[in-house]
Amino acid sequence: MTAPAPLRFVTAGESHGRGLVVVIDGVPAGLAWDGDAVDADLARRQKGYGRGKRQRIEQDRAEVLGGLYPPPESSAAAGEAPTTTGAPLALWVRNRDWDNVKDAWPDPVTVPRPGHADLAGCFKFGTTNIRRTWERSSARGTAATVAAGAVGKLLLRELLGVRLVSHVVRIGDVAIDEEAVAALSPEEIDAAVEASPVRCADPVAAERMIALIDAHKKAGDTLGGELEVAAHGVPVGLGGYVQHDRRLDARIGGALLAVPSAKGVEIGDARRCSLDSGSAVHDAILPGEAGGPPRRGSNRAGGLEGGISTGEPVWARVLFKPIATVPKGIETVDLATGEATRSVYLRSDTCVVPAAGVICEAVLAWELAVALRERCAGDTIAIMRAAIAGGDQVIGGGASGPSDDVEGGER
Ligand code: EPS
Repeated sequence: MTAPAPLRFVTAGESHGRGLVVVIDGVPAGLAWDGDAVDADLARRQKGYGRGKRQRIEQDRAEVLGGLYPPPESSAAAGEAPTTTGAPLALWVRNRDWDNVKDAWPDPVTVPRPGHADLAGCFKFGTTNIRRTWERSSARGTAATVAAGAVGKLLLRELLGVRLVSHVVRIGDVAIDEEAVAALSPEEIDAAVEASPVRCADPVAAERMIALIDAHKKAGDTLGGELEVAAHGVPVGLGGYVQHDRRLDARIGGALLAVPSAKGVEIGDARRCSLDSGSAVHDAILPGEAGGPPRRGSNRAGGLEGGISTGEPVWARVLFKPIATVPKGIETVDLATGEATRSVYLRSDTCVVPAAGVICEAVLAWELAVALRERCAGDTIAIMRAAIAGGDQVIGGGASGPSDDVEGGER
């Protein structure tokens, strides 16, 4: 018997080329297609206070090139809802900006921006034209990541009802009131964030974040910050400790660090835990409801122990540097002349932290979907569902687990 293909994806495409392609392999057959949900995430990624003019040009949506039956844009789809077939799922997100540049491609740029992939990319690929490297290193590629993550979300939602939530906790030095936000339910955080231009659940801090972004935009500068991302309804037992590369915290941490501008990841309450003693840090194991699994008194571990999901929400915080396209310029060298100069102004975002929350949701969902697929292999959704529902008590136990009942608002 051959094991079904693992879930994996690759992307192709450039920032100002025709568009971005995502090929996702290993999707089980029978997953109901929800193109509206995928497009909704693509649209959420484009929003966020501090984005630049490019987002006024783009209107991202995922067109399906393969992997569904019937094809969603065919006449057959009117009578039968498209589902995955088990074939690779291929999605295309068009770049509308292509129409603006295709007949008037801009001149080469030879001045690398400190903090961007420009200089290292030029050395690596043997060029002095930064456009050759930044077309692919551009954060435009995160549209493809979000499309893949949205498919991961569909799988998690269909099989386990997993929900992803993200919110901005700090922009520059303006931070949320941690206690006030910790007292909110995931639903309250979600509602507040979706209504906030900076995707922040603390309206007072959000006003100050907006003012800070405005001031930086005026000064020709950029801003970083920090966000929190969480997955609710994650079952016990995803990931593993028997090999280093099965540890789910390592996978999630690595994947979050692959988001452009991400420079740090904290799983759960790692920073505060590292300051305190073990007896105060570790999440107590308490008797469960009659006949049910034990529950936890808190979730400082971020839903992961020994590289395995505990059944509590999986949560992490991600730190973002200010983006590297700084309008007022930074000291650099022109690769064409070797002379000192300043980096040149390019159309840019001022702050991408709000949008990065949507990207981090996609990344977390994807890693959880990969781990779920490993835990419950199967060619079809029906086989995976049977593995979850029957005979596999451990994995069934966490989905509706104790996570939302934790006392005192502690995660
Ligand atoms: C980016 C530069 C900007 C951003 C882009 C990432 O694009 P442009 O060069 O067209 O002004 O808008 O992000 C996106 C296009 C996007 O969709 O997120 C960069 O250099 O990384």
